[in-house]
Amino acid sequence: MKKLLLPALLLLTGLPSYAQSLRTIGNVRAVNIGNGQVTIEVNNANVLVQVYTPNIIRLRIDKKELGKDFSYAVIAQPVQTSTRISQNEKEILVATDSLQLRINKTPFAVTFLTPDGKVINEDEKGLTSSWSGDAVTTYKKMQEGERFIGLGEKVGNFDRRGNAFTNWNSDVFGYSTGQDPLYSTIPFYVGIHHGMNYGIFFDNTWRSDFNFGASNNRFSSFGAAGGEMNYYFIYHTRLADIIQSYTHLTGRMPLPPLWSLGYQQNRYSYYPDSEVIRIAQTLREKKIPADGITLDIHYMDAYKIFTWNKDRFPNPKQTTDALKKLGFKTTVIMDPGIKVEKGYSSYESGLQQNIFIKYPDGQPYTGQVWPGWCHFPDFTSEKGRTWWKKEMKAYFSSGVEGFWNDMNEIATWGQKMPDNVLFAHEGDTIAHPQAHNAYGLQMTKASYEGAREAMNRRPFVLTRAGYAGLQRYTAIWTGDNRAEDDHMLLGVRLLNSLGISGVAFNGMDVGGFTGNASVGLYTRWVQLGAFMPYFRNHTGVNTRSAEPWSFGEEALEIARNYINLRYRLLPYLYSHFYEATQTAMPIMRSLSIDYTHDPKVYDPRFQNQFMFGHGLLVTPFESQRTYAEVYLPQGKWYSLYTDAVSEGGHEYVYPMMMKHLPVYVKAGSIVPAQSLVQNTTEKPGDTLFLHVYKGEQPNSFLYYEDDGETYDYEKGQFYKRQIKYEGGQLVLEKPEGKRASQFSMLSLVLHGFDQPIPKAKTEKMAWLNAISRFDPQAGDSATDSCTVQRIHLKNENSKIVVGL
Ligand code: NBV
Repeated sequence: MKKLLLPALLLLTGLPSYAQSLRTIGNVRAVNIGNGQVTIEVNNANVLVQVYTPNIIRLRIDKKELGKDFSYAVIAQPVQTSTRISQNEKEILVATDSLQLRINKTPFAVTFLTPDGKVINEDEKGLTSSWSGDAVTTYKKMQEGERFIGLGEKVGNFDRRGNAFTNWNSDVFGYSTGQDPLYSTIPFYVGIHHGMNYGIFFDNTWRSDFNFGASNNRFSSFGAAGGEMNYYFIYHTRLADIIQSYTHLTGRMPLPPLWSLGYQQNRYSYYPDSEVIRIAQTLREKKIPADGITLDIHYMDAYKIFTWNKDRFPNPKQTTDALKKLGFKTTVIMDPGIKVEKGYSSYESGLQQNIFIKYPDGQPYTGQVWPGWCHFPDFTSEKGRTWWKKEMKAYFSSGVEGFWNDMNEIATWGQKMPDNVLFAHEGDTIAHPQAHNAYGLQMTKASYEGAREAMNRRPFVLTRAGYAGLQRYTAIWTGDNRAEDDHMLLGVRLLNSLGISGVAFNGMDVGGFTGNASVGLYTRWVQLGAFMPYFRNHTGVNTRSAEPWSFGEEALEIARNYINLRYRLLPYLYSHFYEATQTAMPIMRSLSIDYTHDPKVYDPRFQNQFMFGHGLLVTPFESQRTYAEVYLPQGKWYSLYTDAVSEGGHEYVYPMMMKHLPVYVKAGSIVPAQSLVQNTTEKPGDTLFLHVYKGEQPNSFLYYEDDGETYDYEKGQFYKRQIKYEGGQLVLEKPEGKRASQFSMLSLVLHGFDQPIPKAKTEKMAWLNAISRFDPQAGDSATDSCTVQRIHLKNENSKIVVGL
């Protein structure tokens, strides 16, 4: 009886017609094997399988003929690689030396396997891929114990199992710690199970959805409101290599200017010019190292982009010059909205050159933002980007070196840009739902390229919105967070996740954007900020002052100590940025990168811990905590402050002190440091301090230097040196590059070596017994827990071997 009733009921409620619009992919009908690729005709779809590299296989699936192959994210082409493709009645087989793909014919369902036949990832055979209207979804069988990480700027636990997420770039002022979506879209995630890990990059700019077992335990899935099911499957045994392959596809960051790694002072907004100078001078007077100051929307005339408010900044070039003299670079905010106002030159030229996004009838779209009603440049056209680059000259001639792209989701009051707004999309017009998530990315492309061409020096570009591949042009920050403890910790996870997702240069508003931080929270946040790739203090328009001196003497001293520490660690940090340009290894790296299969690193108690580069483990905690619960993974760990050694593989509980954020150094680490400077234009002392932490495992560090501001490194003007610590020896390989090191002396600071150092194998060496340890409060004074050896580096171009 029930059996009959249900369909009748469904008929009445109209559900069957919805069900009818569901279309599963069906069975394979025809197969055409080509060179490194296969085209497949399926009942309800067309499929192209392409081998990109031995470790990357791409699938394109559409219910219609496959269209033009276009991507804003992917810049790689398939490489020729040894591939074996065959088929039998049941299956199609695609095998490279590193990965196998088996495609079941009835129904069409894919399985990715290791070369020795272990299932890495497979379609859920009952559900496979299907369409509901134009929305397409692929369902993957949920593997036992499977975890999911990545997907860029996503809230919640670091392990995303049990949750679902949407990608739709959104302006989310003061977002909650559970809110989704936020500002940017990176549809790339990593699945982990049975000691294996894989990556999936779903390259689709439409509103997309990822389900990692929310409300079900049968599948994980990804899909989008339109467009192709177009994904890249990546397999490596190491997670770091998956990130490398993902960024082989989507590109890596260029070297940033060195000044952008220094401390940046922001607020919404510093004005007039005298106030900006006062802030810069106070940082100098109070001996707080800093390199950047940022002008938020009040520098403009009535919020009109590319203009200056004549009363507040009568002579912007004079202001940026004065700041430069104090060792500061100026960054300005730039929103995409161009005010509709007769006589405003950017509006007039934009109209005249027809570069605004428009309705189908040709009228420019008008939406409201800070300046009032605005038109918006079409960054998806070469013409629009070229126009933007030319307009930016107002900044170049004013001595600005940093370009902060805000409100580029696109944000408009009402948050509801109509679907029928059209975008040129490189000559192939598309509507808003397809263009939305790519808009911010293309704005940063225009900003980066415009600045790079005009300045002939490295610009700093920052964005709020973006799409996969944004690392090629810009750093990102996580928008309008709140001055709350759980926001600080969420921010850490957002940054760690962005790192997994190819974006190494990232940061958050230290101190919180909305609300007022307590003294304790502010202090903890600055301590953490010292270990963030982009280190800026920022706060909203109606909040109390948040400069380091605004929270009392103790907070000031602690903030200064940690900012000092960051400046001492610049050689370490800059070398890691160089590494990010080569391999995309993030600066701030979740423990899941090095300890992927250790369940403890996903434990909510420990999930916020992260590595700052190869060697330093940072443990963030809420400000009121009186004790720290720390998990140290396998190996030996030194306290950064006392050199005390702890065995890894254990949990520890320590009392917390306000003045110290617990940081540990992995045994075997090599950490180059310099003397303290107040900004990056100040030359450090002649000595590079090379801290070496005794360990059993061989280790190496790629040390890198260049001028920190030009592109001359592309012509070989750099100094690069592989430093190896192995078998009781420290080996500094012959340096590479045309540049001499800025340091003429090397001090080896040996941690954990209780024996006196044996005579070294190089003659150019002298003994010293005084050196700084890393205690931010110890200054450059002597300590007794480490020993020091000094080596002249001047004209030292050969290999140096030191017995330890
Ligand atoms: O330009 C003002 C702010 C800026 O300070 C903030 O960092 C951005 O995320 N901006 C948003 C505009 C809206 C603020 C309510």
